[in-house]
Amino acid sequence: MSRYLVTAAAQMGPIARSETRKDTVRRLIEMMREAKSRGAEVVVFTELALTTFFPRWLIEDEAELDSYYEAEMPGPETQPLFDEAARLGIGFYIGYAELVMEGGVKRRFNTSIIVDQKGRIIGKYRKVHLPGHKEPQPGRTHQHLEKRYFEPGDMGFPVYRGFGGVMGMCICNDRRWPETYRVMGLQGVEMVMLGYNTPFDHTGHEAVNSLTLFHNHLSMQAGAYQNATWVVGTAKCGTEEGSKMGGQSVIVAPSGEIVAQAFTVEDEVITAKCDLDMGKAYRETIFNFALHRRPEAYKLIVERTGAIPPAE
Ligand code: CDV
Repeated sequence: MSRYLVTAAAQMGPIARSETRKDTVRRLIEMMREAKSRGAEVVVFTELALTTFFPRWLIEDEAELDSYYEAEMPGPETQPLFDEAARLGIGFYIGYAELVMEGGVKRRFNTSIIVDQKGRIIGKYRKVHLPGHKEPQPGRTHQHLEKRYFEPGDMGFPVYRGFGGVMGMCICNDRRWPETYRVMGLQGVEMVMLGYNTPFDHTGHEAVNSLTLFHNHLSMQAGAYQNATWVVGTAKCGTEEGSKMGGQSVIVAPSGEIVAQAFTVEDEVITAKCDLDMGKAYRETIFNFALHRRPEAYKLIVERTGAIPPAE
């Protein structure tokens, strides 16, 4: 018998720096309702979905920086999202900036959670691969200071039981790394949810930047196929505070095929009826990890080759 999960990705257009949490949550709720009206049981929001993508600026005022973070989840401004999810009976994934106090010390993470259809948090993840820089780069119109504003995630890549299957999460840059999917693939993940903010000018190399949308799909399709899992990738896109970001949010099947794709760079909901059993055909044949993986050989390769010597 198949296990179907009607899944939505709620792509977001730009969030202005001046936009309040209340306004943003209202937009999220609107998309949640649309997803529900189309039969969705879970909706995937984006990375840092509650504010503008603030790592593009050097923010030296601590109170201002703190204002982009959530000290509790849900908090007073995000509670309506949880209430509406419970009222509608729909689950969700959302990314946000997390601020935690530990022993009087502030810790900051780029975080996501999965919330079930009763409005309860059932899983949490902290972004492992942080792109960009600690210090502002001269000559850039927009910075990318994730390394300054976040610590690398300290939770690994856990998977969670929910929505009748095995759910995993990652955030934006994580989607480009095969390890992200494989660590979850080894735990039997059946759906990976992720959000992203991807500016077109992120490398400074025109030839690479021009392939931004191609690399976006390439990473998620490869991750899905090679680990026999669904991947739901949701963008924040459009021109946000002068920074142009890629859209093309997708729902990718374990075959690597895109089964739904956004066509705007605005708030847009896409849906697909995802068969969580679809990965079986791959997991039991070409990607039967127990039968075909050779961890001992991978170890040997690393031991024999060691570090690559620098070029003369
Ligand atoms: N938010 C991100 O992690 N963005 C990166 C960009 C900067 C390369 C990404 O991988 O899409």
